[in-house]
Amino acid sequence: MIKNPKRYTVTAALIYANGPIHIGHLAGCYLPADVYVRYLRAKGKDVAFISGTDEHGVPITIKAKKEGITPQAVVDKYYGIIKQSFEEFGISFDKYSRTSNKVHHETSQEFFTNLNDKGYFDEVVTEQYFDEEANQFLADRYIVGECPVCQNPNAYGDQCESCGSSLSPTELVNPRSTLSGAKPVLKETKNWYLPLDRLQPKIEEYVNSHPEWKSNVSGQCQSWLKQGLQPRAMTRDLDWGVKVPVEGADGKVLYVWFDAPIGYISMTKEWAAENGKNWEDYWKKEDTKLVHFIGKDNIVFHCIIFPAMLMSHGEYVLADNVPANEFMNLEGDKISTSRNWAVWLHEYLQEFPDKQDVLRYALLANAPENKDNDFTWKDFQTKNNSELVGIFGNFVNRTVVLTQKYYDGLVPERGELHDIDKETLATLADLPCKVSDALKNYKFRDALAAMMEIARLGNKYLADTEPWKVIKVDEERVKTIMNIATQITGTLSIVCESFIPFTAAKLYEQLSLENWNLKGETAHPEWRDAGNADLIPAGTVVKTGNLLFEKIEDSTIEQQVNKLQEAKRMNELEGKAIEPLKDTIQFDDFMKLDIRIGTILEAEAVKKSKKLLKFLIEDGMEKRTILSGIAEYFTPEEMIGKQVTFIANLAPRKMMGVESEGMILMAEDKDGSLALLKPHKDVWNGASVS
Ligand code: B3M
Ligand code: ZN
Repeated sequence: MIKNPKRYTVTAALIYANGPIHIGHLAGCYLPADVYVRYLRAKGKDVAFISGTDEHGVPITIKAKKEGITPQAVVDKYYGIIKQSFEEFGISFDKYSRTSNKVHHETSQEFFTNLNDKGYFDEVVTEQYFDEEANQFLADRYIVGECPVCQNPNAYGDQCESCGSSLSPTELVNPRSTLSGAKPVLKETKNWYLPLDRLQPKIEEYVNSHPEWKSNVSGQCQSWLKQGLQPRAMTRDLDWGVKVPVEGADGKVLYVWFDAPIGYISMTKEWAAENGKNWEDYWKKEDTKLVHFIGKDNIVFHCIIFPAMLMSHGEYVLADNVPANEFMNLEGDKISTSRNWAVWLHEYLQEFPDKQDVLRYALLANAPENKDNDFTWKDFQTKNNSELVGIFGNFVNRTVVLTQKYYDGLVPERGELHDIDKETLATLADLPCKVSDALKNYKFRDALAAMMEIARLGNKYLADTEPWKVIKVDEERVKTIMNIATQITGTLSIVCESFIPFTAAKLYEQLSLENWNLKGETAHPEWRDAGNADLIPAGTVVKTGNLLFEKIEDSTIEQQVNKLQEAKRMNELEGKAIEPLKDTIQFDDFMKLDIRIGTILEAEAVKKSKKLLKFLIEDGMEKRTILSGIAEYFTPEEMIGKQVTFIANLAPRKMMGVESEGMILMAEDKDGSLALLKPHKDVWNGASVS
């Protein structure tokens, strides 16, 4: 672990530009990265916060095919959408760029050439799967088949998403092309392999030199190392991507996982050029601390493959930490773009305009730091109503309103301090360190909780000192109380900026800190001023603003849950196909069925059964009882008097202690709802159907 770094290069994963982003992305990688960087900036550190879109690889070309547009059109569309979402949520990248830029193509080609010139690649001719219909080699996601490890039938050519195994296409059982569905054939082709097997000792040394990495990260690394690293092809037979800069490599591009992490470097170059910096300082100087924020599915690439590339090159620093998060689930189910089981950021903002901080807070409080976690709308509501409104907002509001009421909004002078004042100020001085310590160790949930302790401290202080009562008997004392409450608010505004920056901006304004210039150096307060008992001098104007947070009603939450359920239902409908025909039967088989019409005389629910309704049916002969599993679709009342079609000679069956003498016929609609089969005009009970 690097001590006293001079500068920080902080990266957040380059997400594929093939779709909009959802809360899982934010919680897994971008929010913690942003909190960390905002904190570093508040500490006055030199930081480059770099990210952008990954615009190569099969995920892009597959999307293009699906949307019927070119890969370039896909990445142009989603780069804009993704970038905007990040801006709207206050993710404060210094540079948000794209891997389709010229500087990126050049940088990754130079990198490849550097390793190639040193003879670090093995050029190997292997047999790879080829789709003869599509006339194309089938790399990565162009091929699916059964996972040899967990038997998932839809494992990709590069990875099984069920068990996480990294695969190569030739390991798949019963492979098929995702382009044409065809069974692929093997065909010879040459590719450039990075000999991870030979690099293993150096990689092991690197990984083992970081015992401080999170256990989910080290765990994955150790399991890879234990299995033994295999050479990995760094080129692909595809036409979308960065061309392989070697003669005789026509029709080949760099493996997307070769060029994408180099994107961090090329994007730093862009940022440096625009800001009068030297990009090499941020990548090649030993006193630079490099930190990659990613989701757990990218661990191997950032902890093993990219470091192997950087080591082979030789001039670069390696990541000091890779604080990968696990996944955020949604209402108990894995977030899925294809099933539309997600909360999309652009949709959230339409429905909760100006509530970015509420989502930031709810996601951070529940961040999947060590294990997968669940986002629920109910929890989102609780976090807002009980914590942001009930604790944070409540404290700030009381302080501001009382200062207005008693002192026309001017912060009063402090008088003599009581014990409770001294203790409160001492705790106030400590709490920012607690937040700091957690952030330095990438413990964002703990850090957020420590930030809230400042608001809790404020609430407790007001509750204990009761200025609204004391004002009647000791006006001087209340000045001291309100002065201290204001100092707590000031520290809160500084510390909360990393987590909920929109709220911090409002608070700065309310507390006249937005042009804060106490030390004459910076335009707004910095971390070192947090905890300071004289942060806000007496006489400062405190303005009443709008409430920082407002209560979210149950109906709003219900709407969101319903929206998700509806998306799930629509998705299931889309996937639904007409059932295939059953085997042919003979006329005699059909004649064995005795189908009749009858009228429902009585109907009632069957006790202890959610599904069954019990009917008494007038069948023209004698009355009969039939049970039917339709209680989810019909009420007993609406069935009474209806003519129905039923099978009259089905052997009786007992269900829930009641014997059913037949079966009412129904048609199942696409959405799973049921329709009765009735004759188009009333007929006599007992009529045969043939
Ligand atoms: N594009 C995978 C992803 O979007 C990949 C990350 C690259 S980081 C250099 O999850
Ligand atoms: Zn598997």
